[in-house]
Amino acid sequence: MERTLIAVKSDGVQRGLIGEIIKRFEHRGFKLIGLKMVKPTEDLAKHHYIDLKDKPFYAGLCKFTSAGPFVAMCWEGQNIVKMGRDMMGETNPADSKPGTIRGDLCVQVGRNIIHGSDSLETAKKEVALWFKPEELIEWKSCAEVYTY
Ligand code: 3AN
Repeated sequence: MERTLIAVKSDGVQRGLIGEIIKRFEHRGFKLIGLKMVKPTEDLAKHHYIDLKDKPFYAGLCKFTSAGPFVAMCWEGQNIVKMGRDMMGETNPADSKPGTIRGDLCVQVGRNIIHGSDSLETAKKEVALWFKPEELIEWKSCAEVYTY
């Protein structure tokens, strides 16, 4: 089963959107197996966004990320990496379709409220960066559990 890192970034937390974002993934049918609120160090933020290190907004992005709460979540499910990205919309909310998280809930590229791993390989790295193995909890939904 695939796993991915989905995070509500500090702008999403400040806007009271943690519950809305969790709701969309739960209602879609995905399983939350790890959840924590972190105030990342700047080093952790830099590591998380290392692929963007040559972008002009990298320093600002890392500073912004380390300044506030980051709600890190590990979600599990079939095709969760791609479907999670589809649910998020495009990096620039202006290009995101209505019905997607960014298309419905934000307008600025620098305040696009959610992070989601962009490939299976990235997902593995990002889940390991934000969670220790013992912080990921295996559980069964009521649909899977029939007896005590
Ligand atoms: P995504 O979050 O859709 O995977 P990335 O990985 O290209 O997109 O960008 C990571 C984060 O960097 C974005 N979520 C956004 O906060 C910020 N970012 C991306 N492009 C820009 C930009 N042109 N100007 C400012 N911030 C940006």
